[in-house]
Amino acid sequence: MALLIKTDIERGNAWAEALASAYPELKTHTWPYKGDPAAIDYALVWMPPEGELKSYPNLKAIFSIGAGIDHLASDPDLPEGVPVVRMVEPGLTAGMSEYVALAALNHHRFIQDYANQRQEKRWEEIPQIAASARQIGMLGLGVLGRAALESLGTFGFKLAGWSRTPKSITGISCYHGEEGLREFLAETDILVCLLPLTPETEGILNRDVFAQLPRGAAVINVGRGGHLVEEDLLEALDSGQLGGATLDVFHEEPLPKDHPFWTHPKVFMTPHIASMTIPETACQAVVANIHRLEAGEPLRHVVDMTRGY
Ligand code: NDP
Ligand code: OXD
Repeated sequence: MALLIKTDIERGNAWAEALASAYPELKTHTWPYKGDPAAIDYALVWMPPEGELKSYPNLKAIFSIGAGIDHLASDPDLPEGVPVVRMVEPGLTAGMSEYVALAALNHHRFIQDYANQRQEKRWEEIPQIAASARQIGMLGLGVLGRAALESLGTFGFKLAGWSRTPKSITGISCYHGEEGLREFLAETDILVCLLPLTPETEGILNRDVFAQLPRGAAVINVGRGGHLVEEDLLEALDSGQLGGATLDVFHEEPLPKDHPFWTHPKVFMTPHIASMTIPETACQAVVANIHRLEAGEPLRHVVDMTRGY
């Protein structure tokens, strides 16, 4: 049985090593692959070139190295009928919870404002606000959104979440659908986006949504760059409707050198590192799924490609 790995060289080697110890019988190849395409049973990929996957006629499953599968959904030649599996693994979930906590606390405790003050050698106290007086609102109550939100509960924040389908989660005020979004936004002081990028969620972080948040709210985008209408964010930051933003994902990555986000005093940004799949923990999920399929059992975390996540 053979698996093809397509990611950057360093991570590809880490995956090959992790898989070799977790499943020695599985033969792994790193991309570019020069052998017989018919010999490849599984693909483990991050941003494969468009049309690449259709050249393997015997693929049984495509594993996304990331939780998001927009890098596969955008391929018009994705082989039909081959299940796409998104990444669900403890390392990725833990990393995202860390990042969201860091970003939320940054806004809650005005750390970016103090960093700006420091540039000007200004020593000024900003009144502290109790966590219990702030609501963190999560767009997306999936594997990552729910875990990140729940971890913020330990600080005493009010927690709210918005999803496509109705949910009931202890300690979280749950909203869904368009009607629910309005109610959810009106009470949200720190808005976090952990949605998948689909035609329904594209551009969701826009002027209308920002206008429905309480004045001075903060926005954290760790979903995808396509969720954010960048001009609307700049306008909302400059008008004071938004107090700050943390951005990890962008329309164009790497962010062009002349982009206004680089120097905006209200923007804290990172280069799409909010969380990364860790091969050592993630290989267990991939191997378990391969064993499941080989035993005739259903795969876990298969994407509904018509829904887009
Ligand atoms: P899941 O598939 O587990 O969860 C998706 C959530 O979004 C679900 O709660 C779903 O609702 C909700 N949702 C989807 N469409 C809509 C809609 N139209 N309206 C309202 N809610 C919607 O995804 P994960 O939590 O695993 O990952 C989320 C995303 O995080 C990834 O797709 C990826 O883009 C991003 N990501 C970013 C990383 C980074 O480093 N910046 C790292 C990893 C992931 P329902 O529950 O009702 O189905
Ligand atoms: C992911 C990512 O989707 O890293 O996992 O963006």
